[in-house]
Amino acid sequence: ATWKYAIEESITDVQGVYATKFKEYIEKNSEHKIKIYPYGTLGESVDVMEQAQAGILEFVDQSPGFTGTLIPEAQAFLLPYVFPENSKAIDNFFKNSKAINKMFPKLYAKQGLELLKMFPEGAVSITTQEPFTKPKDLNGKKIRVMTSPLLVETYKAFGAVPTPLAWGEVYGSLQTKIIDGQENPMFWIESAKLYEVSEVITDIGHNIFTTAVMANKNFFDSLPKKDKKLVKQASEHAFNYILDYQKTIIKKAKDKIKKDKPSIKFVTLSDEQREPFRKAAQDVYKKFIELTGKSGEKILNQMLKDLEEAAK
Ligand code: 6CS
Repeated sequence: ATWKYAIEESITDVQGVYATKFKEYIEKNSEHKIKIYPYGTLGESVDVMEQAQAGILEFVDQSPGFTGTLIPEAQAFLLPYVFPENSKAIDNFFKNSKAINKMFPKLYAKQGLELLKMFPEGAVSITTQEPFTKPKDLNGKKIRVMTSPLLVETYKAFGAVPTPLAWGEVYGSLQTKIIDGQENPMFWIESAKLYEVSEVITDIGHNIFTTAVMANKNFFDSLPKKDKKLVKQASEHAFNYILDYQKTIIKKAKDKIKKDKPSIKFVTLSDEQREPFRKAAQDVYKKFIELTGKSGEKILNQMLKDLEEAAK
């Protein structure tokens, strides 16, 4: 059979490279075929998620930045300063986390989804028109976020005016100055040409962009044992590839941006400058518990334990 797999990015972006590796493994080791649908071919992220839940798609990649409207607990990945900056610890976490491997699959299952993998797509940078070094500088600035409510809380706490938008509206809104900025990993700022409509790219170290790949649960459950194993192995194969792949792309993206737009400013806030953002983040943790209750608290505690373990 041909299995349909939708992603939120283009085929050469991180989700596309992951999907390609997954497809290669499946097609090499079975008679099955995979057709990948890049962003734009089947609608926005929320549209492809609905299609996956309905079984029109067998596989879907959706990031917690959007899944938070469906599974509030998934927003734990969006919490500011939850991740360390050390990339080895991050890899260990995504490989071994009990929260990811044991707890989140149950929450996704309730939505008709088999959670196959979660993986990082790189540190999140903030693009703006003017430089900022403290929350006060962001007052009145409209910063676009993905549609998960916790991101709105984050940018409120950071002093800005959060503006949730579907991806398709971001470039145009920056161009027409409807919004002042947005947040995304460096590879995406380059590949989606967001730097063309931004002047400053700032790192405050607040998040690692996380994404998740899922299968429609009825489809997955109905597979014979050997195909279930095949899907798991293909996921493992793609996952291992993508962790290393990404280590090279941040620098490449930065170099390309510099070359294409020499006037762009890259800013990295110091530990001291990050302090007020870290402090503001504490309110966001409270909001997370408000939004997710006992279930969210439990999974966040496990995540924090997993992160501690991963840093050893
Ligand atoms: O900002 C967004 O909406 C998009 N960012 C990334 C890195 N991937 C997909 C997502 O739609």
